[in-house]
Amino acid sequence: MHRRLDARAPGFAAEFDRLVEAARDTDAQVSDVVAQVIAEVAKNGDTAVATLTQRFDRIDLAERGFEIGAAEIDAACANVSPELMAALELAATRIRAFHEKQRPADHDGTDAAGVRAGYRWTPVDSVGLYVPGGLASYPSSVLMNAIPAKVAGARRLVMVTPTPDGRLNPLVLAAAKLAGVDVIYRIGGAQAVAALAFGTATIPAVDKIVGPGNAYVAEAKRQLYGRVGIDMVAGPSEILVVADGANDPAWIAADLLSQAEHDPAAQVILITDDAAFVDAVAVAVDALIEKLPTGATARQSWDSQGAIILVEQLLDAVPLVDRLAPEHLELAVADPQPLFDAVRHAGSIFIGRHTPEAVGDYVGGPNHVLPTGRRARFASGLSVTDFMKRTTFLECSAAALAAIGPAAQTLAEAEGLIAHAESVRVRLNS
Ligand code: HSO
Ligand code: ZN
Repeated sequence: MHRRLDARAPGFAAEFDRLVEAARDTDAQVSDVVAQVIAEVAKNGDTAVATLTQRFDRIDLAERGFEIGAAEIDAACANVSPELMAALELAATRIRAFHEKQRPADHDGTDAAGVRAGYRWTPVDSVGLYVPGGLASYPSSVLMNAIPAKVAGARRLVMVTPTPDGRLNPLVLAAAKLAGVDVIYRIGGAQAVAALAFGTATIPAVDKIVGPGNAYVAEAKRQLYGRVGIDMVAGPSEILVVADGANDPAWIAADLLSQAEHDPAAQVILITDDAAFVDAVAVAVDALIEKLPTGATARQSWDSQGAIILVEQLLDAVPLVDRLAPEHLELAVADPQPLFDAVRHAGSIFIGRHTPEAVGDYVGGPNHVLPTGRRARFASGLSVTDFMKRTTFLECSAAALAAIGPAAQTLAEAEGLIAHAESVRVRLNS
């Protein structure tokens, strides 16, 4: 049974704290296994990758080749229906257009002291995109990860994806082609992440690794962070819906279950100011779960993590939203703007009754790779700047150095760093 909380009831604060603190990140004891895989790939390169791929995916890379070549990709794409292809293309076009707007501006200026200072953005050279096999192998996530890397200007975009028993996901390959992925390897798991991080004879090393994966993939990224960049620690999906009583309960139930069906550990929460609506949505959720092919997963999520919170008035939801800092926030209310203005912590916000979160998962434009587990307090969704870095620069004329150098000299001497001081002094004295 999902939780019911009433913000007007005594003891609400403690109950809400428990909801906020409920640990959901599944942390299996995988770190030793992953460390071993990483060490093997670091030492034996392709051989280790091939052995592990034989063991986990039951395919012979020596026979098939590491790479999924153009012919295989084209053959897979030929099996994708025109309708699906058109939907992927619409998604790619909209995601690209939105992310084009994220290209950051450089800065180059000279201040009152005559010092030129600025920064400029440059893309990372190469990016590795992990795409899971199995159930969570989403073509939409290929677009969401690959397109920003391309827009940023990364020169090489490599994709890895496991193909258990040789099974390819045609839609994933079609998405990769549309997004401009340069090369695809049929490898997965921690060994694929390690291969991307170290490079092997076949697979050149990349600078940054992004994309979702199972616990082993996530742990491999965590352990290799520093040698390579990574995107973020992704946890189970979340949605928080703020809804008034004028909604159709079936709409809101579907919105809640759209994230519950992702993962038994997904957290879905409704906040409303209408007591009758609480029951109506609960009934609608139960009815829809029965009809969903993903109902078993959604049921687990709803029963163990689901919650409905009743508030006196809609604006009372704001501090609750900010505490939860949800991955997705829906504002299904008559007048969403005041809530939108007031909320500070959320990964992505979906405004009004006609903006189901799922439209953002696919075709809205903004990225669907978002901070989970309350990390929206300090983190943002994936963007073009995640595939870029900022280089600052400084230029002093003799006069500018004369203006600010003495203070540097003084501070250097105070820190006991005399060569620092000297490098300024020799110039000032010349
Ligand atoms: N909602 C997921 C992304 C996704 N949904 C992919 C459907 N496909 C991220 O939280
Ligand atoms: Zn989703």
